[in-house]
Amino acid sequence: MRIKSLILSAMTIVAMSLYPAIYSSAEESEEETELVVEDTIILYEDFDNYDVGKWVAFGGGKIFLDNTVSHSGDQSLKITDRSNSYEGPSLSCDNLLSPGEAYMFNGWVYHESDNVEKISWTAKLRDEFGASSFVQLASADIEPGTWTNLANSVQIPEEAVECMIYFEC
Ligand SMILES: [Ca+2]
Repeated sequence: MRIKSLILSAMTIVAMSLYPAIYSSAEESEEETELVVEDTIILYEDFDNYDVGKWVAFGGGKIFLDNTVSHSGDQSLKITDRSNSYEGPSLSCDNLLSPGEAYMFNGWVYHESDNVEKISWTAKLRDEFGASSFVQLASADIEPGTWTNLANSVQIPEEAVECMIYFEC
């Protein structure tokens, strides 16, 4: 069976680190420590630099830049010739994501199926013993031909030593 194409226009991964901030109160000479969230963009891809980068087709299909539809800029990453729902754009995040840390995942997706399809953004993890596990990062039921934002914050499990993210539909 041939499955219709899946398109990604842009995506961001933001690290949400907690760090202690020390405040001095003016009235009393006391210092207070409070945990503050610091957001750092660790990956931004919009494909508008005309570069597929390190994105590959997971499992099967053809991956390439496409300028027929885009949510931002004029380029998107498109995967066609898919035979299985999990065959989507994928990226290794081994040196990007740290086990135990929380990240905000945000991406704009689109599909060319004839029906409403669930698009899921998934992380495939591997532990030190080689066992694979999957964590759903975000998902939505999406009308054909409609740009949809997938966004969620997820903590990467402590035991993960390898991580790959991919989109499926
Ligand atoms: Ca784009």
